[in-house]
Amino acid sequence: MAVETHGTGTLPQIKGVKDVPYDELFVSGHRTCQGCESALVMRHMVKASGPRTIVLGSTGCMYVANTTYYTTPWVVPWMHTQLGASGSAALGTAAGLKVLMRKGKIKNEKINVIAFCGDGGGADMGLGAISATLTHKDYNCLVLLYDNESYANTDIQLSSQTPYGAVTTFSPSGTKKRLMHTRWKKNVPGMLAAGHPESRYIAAGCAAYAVDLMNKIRKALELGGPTFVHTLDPCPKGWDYHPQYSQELTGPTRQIAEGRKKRKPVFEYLKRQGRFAHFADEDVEHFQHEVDKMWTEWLIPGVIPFTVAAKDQTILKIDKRALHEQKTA
Ligand SMILES: Cc1ncc(C[n+]2csc(CCOP(=O)(O)OP(=O)(O)O)c2C)c(N)n1
Ligand code: SF4
Ligand SMILES: [Mg+2]
Repeated sequence: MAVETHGTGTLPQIKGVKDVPYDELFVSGHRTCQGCESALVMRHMVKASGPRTIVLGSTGCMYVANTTYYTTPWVVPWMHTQLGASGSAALGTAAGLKVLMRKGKIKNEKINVIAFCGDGGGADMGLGAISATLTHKDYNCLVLLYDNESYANTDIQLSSQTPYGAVTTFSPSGTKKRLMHTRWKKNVPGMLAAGHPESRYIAAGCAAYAVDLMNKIRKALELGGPTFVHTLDPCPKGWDYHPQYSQELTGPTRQIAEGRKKRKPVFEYLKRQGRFAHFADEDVEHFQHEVDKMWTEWLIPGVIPFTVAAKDQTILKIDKRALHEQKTA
């Protein structure tokens, strides 16, 4: 029998930047754009998990730009998997390792399995496989969805993560139709947290908060079982802004959720990006209204979009606290 290798304290929480591991396991030699936040997510991800990690990656910028013929920035073992297959690849690899350890074919040790996918690969095509993986509580694997809000690698096509109204190659702004894309962004971590009680950890993060992101990755790997982390990654090419601003586009979400920090008007975020340059005042107002709703009316601000029926208030308040503790960070 394989011993339980997770929850062994080998990946403690990082206390501050001075505590961050020195080793680089995602190094130079890749071809991502200047200011690519997704590349930074990859770097932080393996820094957090350490050398005993297998990385699997579905098709997209983080596959193609990171494995140009005969070069790779990955220092850890890495394998490409099909666009919609991050969930299946994670589960299959975790199951394979478990069997090999049980049969004594490989050393019985903690090996982290992380499968990443883009928003096209994870929030759209591979959502079913991720969902299935999150129900398999006996296997230790993390799925990381890096969300640059488009199918970036094939030239910025619209995904279910593209924000309302944004210009992509599939949703250009025209003179007759200013907004081609009028669907609200699908809430993937919220949806997965709500529907997968066997998953012990689901979180959202951003590479701009490097220590926070690394700790979320470590927490997921330490808790074990199937886990999920969603990152929001500014993409200079798709979002149409200067690469130097990649690290400016985030906010301290927890403080906002707890009402300790005021939200900035969403216009300050939209006006920095060419993909929203066609917005009229009414479009900004609509966007602001929808964002306000997410923060003021949702069960968990910005995460769980169920409104509460008056008579069930007490019960749902308890659930809300429990959900906060177990499912989000
Ligand atoms: C089944 C399948 N359909 C289409 C493609 C073509 N394709 C390659 S990368 C890509 C975009 C993936 O987008 P996303 O998952 O968001 O990753 P990103 O490129 O944004 O990093 C597409 C459509 C493919 N490789 N496989
Ligand atoms: S298109 Fe966007 S996600 Fe792809 S490499 Fe460039 S910045 Fe990164
Ligand atoms: Mg994408």
